[in-house]
Amino acid sequence: MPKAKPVVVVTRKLPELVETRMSELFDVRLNVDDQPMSQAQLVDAVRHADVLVPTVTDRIDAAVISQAGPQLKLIANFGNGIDNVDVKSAMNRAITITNTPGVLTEDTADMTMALILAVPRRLAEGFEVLEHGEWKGWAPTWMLGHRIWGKKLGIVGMGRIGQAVARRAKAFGMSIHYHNRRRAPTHVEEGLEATYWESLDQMLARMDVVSVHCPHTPGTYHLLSARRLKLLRPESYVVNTARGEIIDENALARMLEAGEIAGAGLDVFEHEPAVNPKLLKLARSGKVVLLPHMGSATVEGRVDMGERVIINIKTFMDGHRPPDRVLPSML
Ligand code: 8YV
Repeated sequence: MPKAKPVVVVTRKLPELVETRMSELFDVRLNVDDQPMSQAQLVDAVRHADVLVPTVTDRIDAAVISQAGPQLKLIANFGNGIDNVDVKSAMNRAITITNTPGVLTEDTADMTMALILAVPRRLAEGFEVLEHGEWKGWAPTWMLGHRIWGKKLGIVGMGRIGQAVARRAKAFGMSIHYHNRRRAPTHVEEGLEATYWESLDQMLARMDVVSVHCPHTPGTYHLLSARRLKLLRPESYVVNTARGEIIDENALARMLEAGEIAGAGLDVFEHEPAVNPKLLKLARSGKVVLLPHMGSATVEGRVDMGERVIINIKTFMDGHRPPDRVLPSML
Protein backbone atom coordinates (compact mmCIF):
# COMPACT_ATOMS: atom_id res chain seq x y z
CA MET A 1 0.00 0.00 0.00
CA PRO A 2 1.43 3.44 -0.86
CA LYS A 3 2.39 5.52 2.15
CA ALA A 4 -0.30 8.10 3.14
CA LYS A 5 0.62 11.62 2.20
CA PRO A 6 1.61 13.80 5.19
CA VAL A 7 -0.98 16.26 6.45
CA VAL A 8 0.52 19.71 5.88
CA VAL A 9 -1.25 22.74 7.37
CA VAL A 10 -0.30 26.02 5.73
CA THR A 11 -1.32 29.01 7.86
CA ARG A 12 -1.43 31.73 5.18
CA LYS A 13 -2.14 31.96 1.47
CA LEU A 14 1.02 31.23 -0.53
CA PRO A 15 1.73 31.90 -4.23
CA GLU A 16 -0.49 29.77 -6.47
CA LEU A 17 2.44 27.90 -7.99
CA VAL A 18 3.56 26.84 -4.52
CA GLU A 19 0.10 25.81 -3.35
CA THR A 20 -0.46 23.77 -6.54
CA ARG A 21 2.79 21.87 -6.09
CA MET A 22 2.07 21.32 -2.40
CA SER A 23 -1.36 19.94 -3.25
CA GLU A 24 0.24 17.42 -5.62
CA LEU A 25 2.75 16.25 -3.04
CA PHE A 26 0.97 16.46 0.32
CA ASP A 27 -2.42 16.18 1.96
CA VAL A 28 -2.41 19.93 2.27
CA ARG A 29 -4.80 22.21 4.18
CA LEU A 30 -4.60 25.66 2.64
CA ASN A 31 -5.81 28.97 4.00
CA VAL A 32 -7.78 30.23 1.00
CA ASP A 33 -9.12 33.35 2.79
CA ASP A 34 -5.65 34.28 4.06
CA GLN A 35 -7.06 35.30 7.44
CA PRO A 36 -4.28 35.06 10.05
CA MET A 37 -5.04 32.11 12.34
CA SER A 38 -5.97 32.66 16.00
CA GLN A 39 -4.02 30.91 18.77
CA ALA A 40 -6.98 28.47 19.10
CA GLN A 41 -6.82 27.69 15.38
CA LEU A 42 -3.08 27.14 15.63
CA VAL A 43 -3.61 24.74 18.53
CA ASP A 44 -6.13 22.88 16.41
CA ALA A 45 -3.63 22.76 13.56
CA VAL A 46 -0.78 21.29 15.63
CA ARG A 47 -3.14 18.64 17.04
CA HIS A 48 -3.73 17.26 13.56
CA ALA A 49 -0.88 18.24 11.29
CA ASP A 50 2.19 16.16 10.51
CA VAL A 51 3.81 19.34 9.25
CA LEU A 52 2.97 22.95 10.07
CA VAL A 53 3.95 25.72 7.65
CA PRO A 54 3.69 29.01 9.59
CA THR A 55 4.76 32.52 8.68
CA VAL A 56 5.97 35.55 10.59
CA THR A 57 2.34 36.42 11.49
CA ASP A 58 1.82 33.22 13.54
CA ARG A 59 2.93 32.97 17.13
CA ILE A 60 3.92 29.35 17.60
CA ASP A 61 4.68 29.74 21.28
CA ALA A 62 5.22 27.23 24.09
CA ALA A 63 1.46 27.07 24.77
CA VAL A 64 0.71 26.09 21.17
CA ILE A 65 3.56 23.60 21.02
CA SER A 66 2.48 21.98 24.30
CA GLN A 67 -0.80 21.06 22.58
CA ALA A 68 0.88 19.43 19.58
CA GLY A 69 -0.09 15.85 18.86
CA PRO A 70 2.64 13.21 18.63
CA GLN A 71 2.23 13.18 14.84
CA LEU A 72 3.65 16.74 14.50
CA LYS A 73 7.24 16.21 13.47
CA LEU A 74 8.15 19.25 11.41
CA ILE A 75 7.58 22.99 11.51
CA ALA A 76 8.65 24.22 8.08
CA ASN A 77 8.64 27.99 8.48
CA PHE A 78 7.85 30.08 5.40
CA GLY A 79 10.45 32.70 6.15
CA ASN A 80 14.03 33.15 7.21
CA GLY A 81 13.54 34.56 10.71
CA ILE A 82 12.25 31.98 13.16
CA ASP A 83 11.46 34.27 16.08
CA ASN A 84 7.77 33.48 15.54
CA VAL A 85 8.44 29.93 16.75
CA ASP A 86 9.44 28.89 20.26
CA VAL A 87 12.29 26.85 18.90
CA LYS A 88 13.43 25.49 22.26
CA SER A 89 9.98 24.14 23.16
CA ALA A 90 9.70 22.54 19.73
CA MET A 91 13.14 20.96 19.97
CA ASN A 92 12.35 19.62 23.45
CA ARG A 93 9.49 17.77 21.84
CA ALA A 94 11.75 16.46 19.05
CA ILE A 95 10.00 18.60 16.46
CA THR A 96 12.33 19.56 13.62
CA ILE A 97 12.29 23.18 12.46
CA THR A 98 13.33 24.52 9.09
CA ASN A 99 13.38 28.01 7.57
CA THR A 100 14.05 29.50 4.13
CA PRO A 101 17.46 31.17 4.20
CA GLY A 102 19.30 32.32 1.12
CA VAL A 103 16.37 32.87 -1.21
CA LEU A 104 15.37 36.28 0.14
CA THR A 105 18.86 37.69 0.62
CA GLU A 106 19.07 39.81 -2.52
CA ASP A 107 15.50 41.13 -2.30
CA THR A 108 15.94 42.18 1.32
CA ALA A 109 19.30 43.77 0.52
CA ASP A 110 17.69 45.72 -2.35
CA MET A 111 15.02 47.04 -0.01
CA THR A 112 17.66 48.01 2.54
CA MET A 113 19.60 49.92 -0.09
CA ALA A 114 16.36 51.62 -1.16
CA LEU A 115 15.87 52.84 2.43
CA ILE A 116 19.52 53.86 2.79
CA LEU A 117 18.98 56.07 -0.27
CA ALA A 118 15.41 57.16 0.43
CA VAL A 119 15.89 58.85 3.77
CA PRO A 120 19.02 61.01 3.22
CA ARG A 121 17.91 61.87 -0.33
CA ARG A 122 14.35 62.71 0.77
CA LEU A 123 12.57 60.57 -1.83
CA ALA A 124 9.25 60.38 -0.01
CA GLU A 125 9.19 64.15 0.61
CA GLY A 126 9.92 64.88 -3.05
CA PHE A 127 7.14 62.60 -4.18
CA GLU A 128 4.72 64.22 -1.77
CA VAL A 129 5.43 67.70 -3.10
CA LEU A 130 4.51 66.55 -6.59
CA GLU A 131 1.50 64.57 -5.41
CA HIS A 132 0.08 67.67 -3.71
CA GLY A 133 0.79 69.90 -6.70
CA GLU A 134 3.11 72.05 -4.59
CA TRP A 135 6.21 72.10 -6.79
CA LYS A 136 7.19 75.68 -7.63
CA GLY A 137 10.15 74.62 -9.77
CA TRP A 138 13.83 73.92 -9.28
CA ALA A 139 15.77 76.03 -6.78
CA PRO A 140 19.44 75.84 -5.80
CA THR A 141 18.86 75.46 -2.07
CA TRP A 142 15.57 73.57 -2.02
CA MET A 143 15.04 69.92 -1.01
CA LEU A 144 18.68 69.32 -0.22
CA GLY A 145 19.44 65.96 1.28
CA HIS A 146 22.73 64.34 2.16
CA ARG A 147 25.30 62.54 0.02
CA ILE A 148 25.65 58.77 0.32
CA TRP A 149 29.01 58.45 -1.42
CA GLY A 150 31.90 58.55 1.02
CA LYS A 151 29.75 57.89 4.07
CA LYS A 152 30.30 55.16 6.66
CA LEU A 153 27.81 52.30 6.83
CA GLY A 154 27.73 50.27 10.04
CA ILE A 155 26.18 46.86 9.54
CA VAL A 156 24.88 45.12 12.64
CA GLY A 157 24.94 41.41 11.78
CA MET A 158 27.17 40.36 8.89
CA GLY A 159 25.34 37.25 7.69
CA ARG A 160 24.08 36.67 4.18
CA ILE A 161 21.86 39.76 4.08
CA GLY A 162 24.41 41.99 5.82
CA GLN A 163 27.01 41.01 3.24
CA ALA A 164 24.60 41.52 0.33
CA VAL A 165 23.88 45.03 1.66
CA ALA A 166 27.61 45.67 2.05
CA ARG A 167 28.25 44.70 -1.61
CA ARG A 168 25.60 47.17 -2.78
CA ALA A 169 26.65 49.95 -0.42
CA LYS A 170 30.30 49.58 -1.47
CA ALA A 171 29.23 50.08 -5.08
CA PHE A 172 27.54 53.31 -3.95
CA GLY A 173 30.85 54.52 -2.51
CA MET A 174 30.13 53.86 1.16
CA SER A 175 32.83 52.47 3.43
CA ILE A 176 31.78 49.25 5.13
CA HIS A 177 31.97 48.70 8.86
CA TYR A 178 30.38 45.85 10.73
CA HIS A 179 29.75 44.27 14.07
CA ASN A 180 29.00 40.59 14.34
CA ARG A 181 29.19 37.91 17.01
CA ARG A 182 31.94 36.28 14.99
CA ARG A 183 34.39 38.07 12.76
CA ALA A 184 33.81 37.37 9.05
CA PRO A 185 36.40 35.31 7.15
CA THR A 186 39.34 37.30 5.77
CA HIS A 187 38.26 36.87 2.14
CA VAL A 188 34.86 38.40 2.96
CA GLU A 189 36.42 41.33 4.80
CA GLU A 190 38.95 41.90 2.03
CA GLY A 191 36.38 41.67 -0.74
CA LEU A 192 34.23 44.32 0.94
CA GLU A 193 37.16 46.29 2.36
CA ALA A 194 35.18 46.00 5.56
CA THR A 195 36.30 47.10 9.01
CA TYR A 196 35.33 44.82 11.89
CA TRP A 197 34.27 46.39 15.18
CA GLU A 198 34.36 44.03 18.10
CA SER A 199 32.59 46.69 20.15
CA LEU A 200 29.14 47.58 18.86
CA ASP A 201 29.17 50.72 21.02
CA GLN A 202 32.39 51.93 19.45
CA MET A 203 31.06 51.35 15.96
CA LEU A 204 27.71 53.05 16.55
CA ALA A 205 29.39 56.23 17.75
CA ARG A 206 31.22 56.66 14.45
CA MET A 207 28.75 55.73 11.68
CA ASP A 208 26.73 57.84 9.25
CA VAL A 209 24.21 55.07 8.57
CA VAL A 210 23.53 52.05 10.77
CA SER A 211 21.68 49.12 9.24
CA VAL A 212 20.39 46.15 11.22
CA HIS A 213 20.74 42.63 9.82
CA CYS A 214 20.97 40.25 12.75
CA PRO A 215 18.24 37.77 13.65
CA HIS A 216 15.86 38.54 16.50
CA THR A 217 16.77 36.23 19.37
CA PRO A 218 16.57 36.69 23.15
CA GLY A 219 20.15 37.95 22.89
CA THR A 220 19.40 40.64 20.28
CA TYR A 221 16.13 41.96 21.74
CA HIS A 222 16.64 45.75 22.04
CA LEU A 223 20.25 45.33 21.00
CA LEU A 224 19.93 48.94 19.90
CA SER A 225 18.71 50.01 23.33
CA ALA A 226 18.04 53.57 24.46
CA ARG A 227 21.59 53.67 25.83
CA ARG A 228 23.13 52.49 22.56
CA LEU A 229 20.97 54.76 20.40
CA LYS A 230 22.33 57.68 22.42
CA LEU A 231 25.79 56.80 21.12
CA LEU A 232 24.75 57.61 17.55
CA ARG A 233 25.81 60.88 15.98
CA PRO A 234 22.95 63.38 15.49
CA GLU A 235 23.66 63.37 11.72
CA SER A 236 23.23 59.60 11.47
CA TYR A 237 20.45 57.47 10.01
CA VAL A 238 19.09 54.15 11.22
CA VAL A 239 17.77 51.50 8.82
CA ASN A 240 16.02 48.30 9.87
CA THR A 241 14.83 45.55 7.54
CA ALA A 242 15.44 42.74 10.06
CA ARG A 243 13.07 42.74 13.02
CA GLY A 244 11.49 45.62 14.94
CA GLU A 245 12.27 44.07 18.30
CA ILE A 246 16.02 44.57 17.78
CA ILE A 247 15.61 48.33 18.26
CA ASP A 248 13.95 50.03 21.22
CA GLU A 249 11.34 51.62 18.99
CA ASN A 250 10.06 54.06 21.59
CA ALA A 251 13.54 55.35 22.31
CA LEU A 252 14.23 55.65 18.58
CA ALA A 253 11.01 57.62 18.02
CA ARG A 254 11.81 59.91 20.94
CA MET A 255 15.30 60.61 19.64
CA LEU A 256 14.07 61.25 16.11
CA GLU A 257 11.50 63.69 17.49
CA ALA A 258 14.17 65.47 19.50
CA GLY A 259 16.51 65.66 16.50
CA GLU A 260 19.11 63.47 18.19
CA ILE A 261 19.17 61.18 15.14
CA ALA A 262 18.75 62.56 11.60
CA GLY A 263 16.33 59.97 10.24
CA ALA A 264 15.28 56.37 9.92
CA GLY A 265 14.16 53.92 7.25
CA LEU A 266 12.11 51.13 8.76
CA ASP A 267 10.54 48.10 7.10
CA VAL A 268 9.83 46.29 10.38
CA PHE A 269 8.25 47.28 13.70
CA GLU A 270 8.19 46.11 17.27
CA HIS A 271 4.45 45.37 17.38
CA GLU A 272 3.51 44.58 13.77
CA PRO A 273 1.13 45.37 12.22
CA ALA A 274 0.81 48.25 14.71
CA VAL A 275 3.12 51.15 13.99
CA ASN A 276 4.20 53.57 16.70
CA PRO A 277 2.09 56.76 16.14
CA LYS A 278 5.17 58.88 16.80
CA LEU A 279 6.91 57.20 13.86
CA LEU A 280 3.88 57.76 11.63
CA LYS A 281 3.90 61.44 12.57
CA LEU A 282 7.61 61.66 11.82
CA ALA A 283 6.98 60.01 8.44
CA ARG A 284 4.65 62.88 7.57
CA SER A 285 7.46 65.30 8.34
CA GLY A 286 9.77 63.31 6.05
CA LYS A 287 12.26 62.35 8.75
CA VAL A 288 11.50 58.72 8.43
CA VAL A 289 10.45 56.39 5.62
CA LEU A 290 8.24 53.52 6.73
CA LEU A 291 7.37 50.37 4.81
CA PRO A 292 5.02 47.54 5.80
CA HIS A 293 7.46 44.59 6.09
CA MET A 294 8.12 44.33 2.36
CA GLY A 295 11.78 43.26 2.37
CA SER A 296 11.22 39.89 0.73
CA ALA A 297 8.03 40.86 -1.08
CA THR A 298 8.84 39.94 -4.66
CA VAL A 299 6.97 37.38 -6.73
CA GLU A 300 10.24 35.56 -7.35
CA GLY A 301 11.24 35.65 -3.69
CA ARG A 302 7.95 34.31 -2.36
CA VAL A 303 7.92 31.49 -4.94
CA ASP A 304 11.51 30.61 -4.03
CA MET A 305 10.57 30.61 -0.34
CA GLY A 306 7.73 28.21 -1.10
CA GLU A 307 10.10 25.97 -3.05
CA ARG A 308 12.45 25.83 -0.07
CA VAL A 309 9.54 24.89 2.18
CA ILE A 310 8.57 22.08 -0.21
CA ILE A 311 12.16 20.82 -0.44
CA ASN A 312 12.45 20.84 3.35
CA ILE A 313 9.20 18.91 3.85
CA LYS A 314 9.92 16.42 1.07
CA THR A 315 13.47 15.71 2.23
CA PHE A 316 12.31 15.30 5.82
CA MET A 317 9.44 13.02 4.84
CA ASP A 318 11.83 10.91 2.77
CA GLY A 319 13.83 10.30 5.93
CA HIS A 320 16.72 12.68 5.27
CA ARG A 321 17.99 15.75 7.06
CA PRO A 322 16.24 18.76 5.50
CA PRO A 323 18.66 21.31 4.01
CA ASP A 324 17.47 24.25 6.11
CA ARG A 325 17.24 22.64 9.52
CA VAL A 326 17.40 25.20 12.34
CA LEU A 327 20.05 24.26 14.88
CA PRO A 328 20.27 25.36 18.53
CA SER A 329 23.58 27.09 17.73
CA MET A 330 21.67 29.51 15.48
CA LEU A 331 19.63 30.86 18.39
C1 8YV B 1 9.18 37.14 5.31
C2 8YV B 1 11.06 37.88 6.81
O1 8YV B 1 8.36 37.70 4.39
O2 8YV B 1 11.84 35.77 6.15
C3 8YV B 1 11.82 36.63 6.99
O3 8YV B 1 12.45 36.50 8.06
O4 8YV B 1 11.16 38.75 7.57
C4 8YV B 1 10.13 38.20 5.73
O5 8YV B 1 10.84 38.77 4.70
C5 8YV B 1 8.37 36.60 6.44
O6 8YV B 1 9.14 36.16 7.49
C6 8YV B 1 7.49 35.48 5.97
O7 8YV B 1 7.10 34.63 7.01
